[in-house]
Amino acid sequence: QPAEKVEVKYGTLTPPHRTDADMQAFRSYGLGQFIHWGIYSIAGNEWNGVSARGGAAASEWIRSWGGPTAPKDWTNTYDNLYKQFNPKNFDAKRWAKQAKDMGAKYVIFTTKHHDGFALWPTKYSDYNISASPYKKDIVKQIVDAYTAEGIDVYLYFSILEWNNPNYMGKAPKTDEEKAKFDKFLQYTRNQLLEQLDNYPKIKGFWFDGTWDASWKSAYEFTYNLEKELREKHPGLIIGSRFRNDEHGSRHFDSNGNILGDYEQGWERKLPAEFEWLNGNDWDAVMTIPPNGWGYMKDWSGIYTKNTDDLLDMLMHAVSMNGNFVLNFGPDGNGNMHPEEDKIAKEIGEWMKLNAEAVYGVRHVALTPSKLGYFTQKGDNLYLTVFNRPVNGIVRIAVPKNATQVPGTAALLIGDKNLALKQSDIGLDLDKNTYYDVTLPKDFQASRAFVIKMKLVAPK
Ligand code: FHN
Repeated sequence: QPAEKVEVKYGTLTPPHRTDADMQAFRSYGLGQFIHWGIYSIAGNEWNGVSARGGAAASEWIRSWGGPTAPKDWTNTYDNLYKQFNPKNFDAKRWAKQAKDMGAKYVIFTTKHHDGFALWPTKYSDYNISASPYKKDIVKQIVDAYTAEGIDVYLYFSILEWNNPNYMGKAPKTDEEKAKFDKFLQYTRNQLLEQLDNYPKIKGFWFDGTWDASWKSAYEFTYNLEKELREKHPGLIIGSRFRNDEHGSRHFDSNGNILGDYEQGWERKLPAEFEWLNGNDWDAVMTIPPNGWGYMKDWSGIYTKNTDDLLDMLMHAVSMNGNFVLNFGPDGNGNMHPEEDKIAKEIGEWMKLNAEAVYGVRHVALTPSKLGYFTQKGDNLYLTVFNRPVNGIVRIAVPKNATQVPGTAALLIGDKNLALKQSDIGLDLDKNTYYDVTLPKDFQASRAFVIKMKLVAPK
């Protein structure tokens, strides 16, 4: 927040806390699925059989990052991959079912990544799915299948396009550059309006590739475009990556107001402290491999997150009022990566037992527990325990002035009552009251488990 208020004409268009039903739904999702799928999925992060991996390479960036066998001229190589795109095993219903079983409440799907290849039959570029052997509209199949499963759909849309001659990374200066970039802006507007026409069931856009000076220089255009999109599709949800103000401030305008409905800066990282979020809505998007969003054939020699890591991140996010969005990179034939498939199943099994502590919950203003994460819904307080105490006693510190305190405790799995008692042992009893929940000696849990407490007025 700057010390003095800055004059901002192209700032935020929406209130920071929309209270309409669409935004309330966003706030209660908890878990989402991201899918990166496109012609890069054919390459699988390899070119001529050689991995382009490197430390943190992202497979959907192979056209740009290449690797040891990268051709110099991608226009005759990568840009022809669409001629092979014929994902015979693609079944949107199967993917949607998998997401449903995992417990995802929304999906973000890459309709067009930085390579510019559109997975829907856009009228505004020939570089799209209808030119591939597959031909059929993939975006429509995704929107229909996920919506039918009750999963809200958000369309990922990259502004940046590597192979578009009218796109430029730098701010256009000459008249010729300006004319070209204007064409690009109109093209982007057309495609977005087209998506809203074609897929009226979508809930939002998830923008990406908006960091270049060219897009940043178009703040008046992007301000008006956001307005137009919102007018055309009431309730539309757009994150903070779409645009910047006239001073170049992205995500937040120059006065610190969020640009969009939720903060979209949490990519492969989570906030350490709730206060950092300033009360904004947010999502965190996460890969299973280090930085691979698109399909990677070879996972050897890299740390890939396991189900317990991901559940920890999920609970971390929801305990701070965020949504956790787990990314999947299916292969060029439309098959989910078997390891990702397995993780989805394992998360789903856990969610079936513990979802109550995940969906529609809010942050709890208690001192964070070193044992896990607090969440709350109405009078129910949940502690998801990842770090089980050796002595079997789960201790909860409640500030002296609290208006609600734990009255009863139970294990969410099996609804088994647990002994709960107020303790008179503690280093700062003038500040906190301690409540001790005792776990049964014979209690076994192969993953994190949830203690559910009823909150009551203090005695
Ligand atoms: O460059 C992209 C990357 O490939 C991926 O799509 C992620 C997803 O959040 N976004 C970009 C980097 O911020």
